[in-house]
Amino acid sequence: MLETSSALRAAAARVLEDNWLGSSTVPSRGLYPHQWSWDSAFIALGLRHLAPERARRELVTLFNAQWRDGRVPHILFNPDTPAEAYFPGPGFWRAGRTSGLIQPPVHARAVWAVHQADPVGSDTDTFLATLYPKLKAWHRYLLAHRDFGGHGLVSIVHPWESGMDNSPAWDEPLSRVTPADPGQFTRRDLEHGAPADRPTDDEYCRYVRLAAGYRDSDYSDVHWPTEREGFTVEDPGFNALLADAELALAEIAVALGLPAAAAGHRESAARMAKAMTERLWDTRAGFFFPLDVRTGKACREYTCGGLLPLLLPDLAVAPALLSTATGPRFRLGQVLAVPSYDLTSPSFDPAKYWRGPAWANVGWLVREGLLRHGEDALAHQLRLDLLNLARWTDFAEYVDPLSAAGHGARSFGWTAALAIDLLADERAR
Ligand code: 2M8
Repeated sequence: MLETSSALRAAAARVLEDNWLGSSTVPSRGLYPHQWSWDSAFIALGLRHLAPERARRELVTLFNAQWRDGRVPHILFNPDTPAEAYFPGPGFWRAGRTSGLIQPPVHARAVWAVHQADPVGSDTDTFLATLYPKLKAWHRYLLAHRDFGGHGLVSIVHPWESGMDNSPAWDEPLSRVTPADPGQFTRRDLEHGAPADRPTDDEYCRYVRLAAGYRDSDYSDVHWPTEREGFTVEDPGFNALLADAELALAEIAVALGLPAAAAGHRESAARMAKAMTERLWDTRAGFFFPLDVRTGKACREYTCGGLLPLLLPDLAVAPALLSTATGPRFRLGQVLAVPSYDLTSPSFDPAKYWRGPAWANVGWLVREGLLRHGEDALAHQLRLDLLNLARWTDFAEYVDPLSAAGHGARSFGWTAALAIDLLADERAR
C-alpha cells in the first residue's frame, strides 16, 4: 500500500516510465498500446512535474501528426506495435499512421500548464511559439468544419470523439445506426480485463459502421454524415473543453505578446458559453444535455459530460449545475470522485465503461471547475478521493464510486499522471 505521498508519487512516476515509448506515452501497455490524443494531454500534466522536456515532447509528437485540415487525430499508431494488438488499427483507418476521428480539445490547457512548469526550458525550445499556430489551426478546424448545427458549437460524429465512448447519452442516436457485420472484424479489447465491463458487441458493430462510413467518405466533413446515415451530436463536455481551451489560448497569446489575438480567444470562449447555455442547458433539469443535431432533440441522460461546463468561470447557471452535481444524481462529496452516470438511473452500473464508474480525468476537470467557482471544500474532498483511488487500485483506468473497486486497465497513464499533478497542487488543501 502506498501510504505516503512520496511513495504514491514514485509509483506513479514508474507507471509513466513504463508506458513511455521514447517520444510519447501509451495509456496502457496492454489495452491501449498507441498514443491517444486527450490521454497525452492529461499525461503531459503529470510529466511536467517529473521531466518538463518529456512533457513538451509528448505534445509536440502528437501535433506532428496533425492533419493538413487542422484536425488532431485521436490515435497516433506506434509502428513497433504489432497490427493485431489493437482494433481498429492503421489498416482499418487507411490514414497513414493515425485514425481519422478526433477527441476532446484539452491540449491548449495542457500546453499552457506544461509551459508554466518550466518557462525557461519552454522558451529555449520555442515550445509556445511552435504550438500556438497548431493549436489555433486545431480549434479553427473544429469551429469551421464541425459546426453542423450552425450555432457556433462543435458536433462529434462518433461516440469515441467524446472520449466517453459508451455513455448512455449516445444510446438513442446510436440506435439509428446500422450495425456493421460482426464477422468483419475481431475485437481486441476483450482480451484485456473483464469483457462484461466493456461495450457490447452490438455497440461495437455500430461504432465500426460509423467509423467506416466516415473513412469511406475520406473523412470529409462535407460528404459525411449523409442524410440517411451518421451520428451528429453537440456534446456539452466537448464544447466546454473547447471553450476552456480558447481561454488557455488567450493566456498563451498574452505570453507571446499578442494581446489582440488573446482578446479574440476570450470572445470566442464567451460566444461558445452563450451558445451552450442557449442550446444545451435545460433549466428545469438544471443540467446540460447533448443535442442530437439530426433530430433536434436533447439526449436526456445525466452523464458526467454535462458537468464539464463548470470549467467556464463566467457561467451564469453554475449555481443550478452545482446543485445537480451535489444532488442525488451525482452526490458529489458523498460518493468517491465523480460518477460517470446518474446514480438514480436503473441502468447505472458502477463497473461498466462510462456507464457509472469514476474516471480520474473527469474528476480532475470537475475539481478545476469547482475551484473556479469557489467550491473549495468540494474540490479538497475530490482531490483526496482521486489520490486515494489511484493509491488503492494500482492506478486503475476507472473505479466504482461506491465501493472503490478498480476496473479496466491498471497502471493507466492519466490516472498516474493526474495523481502526480494533484500531489503538486497547493490549491484548496
Ligand atoms: C477509450 O477509448 C478507446 C477508443 O478511442 C477504446 O475504447 O478503445 C476511452 O476511454 C477514451 O476516452 C480514451 O482516450 C481511450 C484510451 O485511454 O480509451
